[in-house]
Amino acid sequence: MRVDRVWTNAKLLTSVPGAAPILGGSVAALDGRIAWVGSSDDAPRFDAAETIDCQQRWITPALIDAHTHLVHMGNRAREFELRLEGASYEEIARAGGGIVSTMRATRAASVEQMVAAALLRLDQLLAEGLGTIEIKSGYGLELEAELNMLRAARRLGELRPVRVVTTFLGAHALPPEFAGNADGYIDAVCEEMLPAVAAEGLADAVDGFCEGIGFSPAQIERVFVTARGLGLPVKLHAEQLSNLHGAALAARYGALSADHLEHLDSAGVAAMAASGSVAMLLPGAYYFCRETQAPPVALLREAGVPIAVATDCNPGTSPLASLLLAMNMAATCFRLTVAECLAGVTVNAARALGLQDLCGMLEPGKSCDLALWDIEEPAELVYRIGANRLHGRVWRGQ
Ligand code: DI6
Ligand code: FE
Repeated sequence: MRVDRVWTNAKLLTSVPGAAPILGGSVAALDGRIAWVGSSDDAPRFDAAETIDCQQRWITPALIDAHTHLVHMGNRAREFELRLEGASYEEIARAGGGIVSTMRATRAASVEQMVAAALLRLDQLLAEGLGTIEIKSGYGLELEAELNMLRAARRLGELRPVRVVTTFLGAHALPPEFAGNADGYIDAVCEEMLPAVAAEGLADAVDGFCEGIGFSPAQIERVFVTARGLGLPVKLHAEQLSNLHGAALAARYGALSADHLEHLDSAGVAAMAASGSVAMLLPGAYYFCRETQAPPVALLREAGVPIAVATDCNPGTSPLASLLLAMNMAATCFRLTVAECLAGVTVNAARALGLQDLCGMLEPGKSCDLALWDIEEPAELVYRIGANRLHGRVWRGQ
């Protein structure tokens, strides 16, 4: 079999649902795709330009961070200090801090400045074996700044060997110029911003923040109707701080995922199961905001809703640029199993981006995106806190 490159003498965690690990395995790449994967005993004779002996290291699919606000300016360390002194997230948001303070810094920045700031965070994720990342807009909250955030996100994908998927999150927060007129802002999102973003091909999906301090279900639904008209899939920040039944709304629009979900109820779980939406758990925000109500993991499991885990990397509620730590938090705070955590940053994360046919599994035909680890067993990836045992990263066979 003619291939470009073979990795031999490896232990494989394929992330193929139901498949057992392969202890003496090989992976072969041709033209950036996996051409063959399996037990070395069954392998064909490879005619490869390069053969890499993995010396019994573990190989997983390269990790996927499927919910981030990676592009943003400034930081909210001062706000963090205020919260330590007793202020709540809602109080800070209502007093003009929070998302709006990041908006000001982001509006003032050029695309180049956004790229430079986000690269620091991206490189941290890449050093942990990342192969695909979703990046949202939502700190511009006016057309030009939202476009610039998405341009910066696309640019990151040109500067580093990583797959960048972009999401338009215009309905993230109410900008001050629309104070008291959330419906007017949603008009602007639907009539001006979203069509312009779509016309430039800058968004792969559309998101919103359905919450008391965000937008109402009725307002979010208008955004979803517009997205549908433009042929863009939707997802939603839902049930993070309260239950507005956003997940069920998202499910009605065939959402790729509903995200956060701490206050999701059983009707919401059933709606997600019926629509096939992924439950995107974001333990970094839960941890950082010291929430006490965890998402209904047992109900999600029972209903067979695929569970993903992401960093939610953002300056306000989850200043986290480590998927390994996100997995540890998901296990510790939400009691996800090791297998659920690993599926959550590979196969189910791919599904949450609509990329299940392209990445997230070691399977012939998938992009050859690999992470090689210096570990004895996969549980170490979830168990260790603040450790990074990445040996190497392969993206599209390179
Ligand atoms: N939910 C969150 O946790 C973040 N956005 C959202 O819709 C918070 C973003 C921020 O505070 O900057
Ligand atoms: Fe988020």
